[in-house]
Order: sequence, then C-alpha cells, then structure tokens
Amino acid sequence: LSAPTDPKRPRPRPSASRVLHLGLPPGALASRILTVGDPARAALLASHLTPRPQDKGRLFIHSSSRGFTTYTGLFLSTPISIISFGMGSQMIDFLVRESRDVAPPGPIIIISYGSAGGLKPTVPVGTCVIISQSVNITRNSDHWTSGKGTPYNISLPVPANPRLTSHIYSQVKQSSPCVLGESATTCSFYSSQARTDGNFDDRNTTLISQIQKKANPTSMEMESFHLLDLARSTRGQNRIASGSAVVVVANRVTGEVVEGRKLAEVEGRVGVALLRAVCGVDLGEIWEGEDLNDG
Ligand code: R1P
Ligand code: URA
Repeated sequence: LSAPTDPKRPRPRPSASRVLHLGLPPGALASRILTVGDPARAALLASHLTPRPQDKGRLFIHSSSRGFTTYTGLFLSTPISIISFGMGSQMIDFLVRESRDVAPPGPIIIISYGSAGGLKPTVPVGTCVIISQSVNITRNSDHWTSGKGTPYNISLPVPANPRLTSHIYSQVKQSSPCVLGESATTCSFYSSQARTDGNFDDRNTTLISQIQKKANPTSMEMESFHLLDLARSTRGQNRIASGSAVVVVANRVTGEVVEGRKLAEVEGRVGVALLRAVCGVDLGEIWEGEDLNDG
C-alpha cells in the first residue's frame, strides 16, 4: 500500500494511482454516477452505453477484487459511470468515498437504483419510488446487552438533493408508475426489516409499526440513507449531490410479490429513464445559488 501522505487524497491505494477497493485510477469515472447493487442490473444498464473516444472502441469496464464492477461510457453523448457494489451501507461507504477520490474534480452526482420492500398498501409492487428522504434503522446491540433502550434505533431523516430528486421524478414518471416517498434504510435484510426467524432472538415483531409511528416510509432497503448522509456531508468544490430510486418488489404490508417477468420489464424501463435523467440533468442548476467555495 502506498502511504496516505497527501491530505487531499487521504485513502490508501494499492498502487500510486488506484483506489483500494474500487480498483480505479483517476480518469476512470464520469461526473455522473448511477450505482446499483446487482452486477446483472449494472450490465443491463451498461448495454445502453457507447465507448468514450479515449477508450478506443471498447467500453471501460473494471471488476475489482472487492466486488465492485465499474462501466464508464457515453449515454446519448454524455459521459456516465455505472457501478455495481453488492449490498449494504458499508459497500456504499467505499463506493462514495473512493469514487469521489478518482472522479473528475468539481461537483458530481451519485444516484442509486435498487429494489425494495414496500410499506404502503396503496403502493403496489412494480412501482418505482423516488426517495425524498430516508431514515436509518439499526439494531441496538446495547439493548440485548443491558436490557436498556429499544432493540432498534430509528434515526431522524436525511433528505436527498431536492433538485436532483424532482428532476429524476419528472423523468421516471413519464414512462413508469412512480411515486415520491420516504425510505427506511436498514442494517440487515432480516432483523431490522422485521423478518422473523426462530433461530434468532430479534425482538422485531412490532418493528414496522414502530417505524411507521416515527417516520412515513414507502420503501425499505439497505443503502439510500448512507448515500444521502455521506453526500450531504461533502463541502466545497468537490461536493456530491445524491438521490435514490427503488422498485418495490415485495409489499411487506399486503404480502404482494412482483412476478419475475414484470420485474424485468419495469427494471429495464426505469433503468433507461434513470440513464436519461442522470445524463439530462443540468449540473449547474443543481448547485445554482450555492457557494461552492464554502469548504
Ligand atoms: C437485499 O436483497 C438487497 O436488495 C436491495 C437492498 O437494498 C439490498 O441491497 O437492493 P438491490 O436490489 O439493489 O440489491
Ligand atoms: N430489498 C430489501 O432490502 N428488502 C426487500 O424486502 C426487498 C428488496
């Protein structure tokens, strides 16, 4: 590992030029990033890209040893990167910090696109939820240790970038059933999403109603809160604007589950709408009126 000597590039790298977990050198990413969990979804989205001139007729593709696959190319002449990360907030942490490190200097946008559980009976499976804000649901191990507090902590909400979000919403709703809604991001697919399992003492049988008392989520997934939280903590010229979109695959209140062919069709349609949204947004407008020198 090279030592992190430059304070502007504080993350260790396996060589002088590549970030450690994404495995990317500077120049590999565009300022517009669409990120997905599933590598197959990333490949599907990347099938709509054409190579950048500098990539000599081949789309830039890099799969890292830590499970990240990056595609960089052009969508309707605009540079975009698509990165698959697997699952969970820890992978999002690597993705956001290391992408920021090797992305072009200046503000960037990162949009995540995933699947989710639904929490409103009025929002059927196959609906796309554009996330306006997200709360974080985390298992509180101290409760098991000391008996104090509640088994799960429910954070205050963190908003998505409002301009980016309204742009994405207006694009996606043109082609797909789509609502604006809040999300509950969880630290587990199981315990903190209120799935019960006799092998574990999870104390989660009333969790969904507790979340609904404190927040108003339409969806439940595992990454958006951390993406929004990290993005809002960026400052100055290198800030990040973020947003998130999910397709409801299972409604946790009604028990409805999306049928495979319908999911594939919706996933593809929303994916193309998001590519259009991410590539069509005017980056200047996102930060209009903000002081980019405040960092
Ligand atoms: C759990 O199965 C995974 O599905 C959702 C959750 O956020 C979690 O990552 O997203 P993806 O379908 O994008 O992976
Ligand atoms: N992803 C999740 O995190 N939860 C679900 O119920 C479905 C997809």
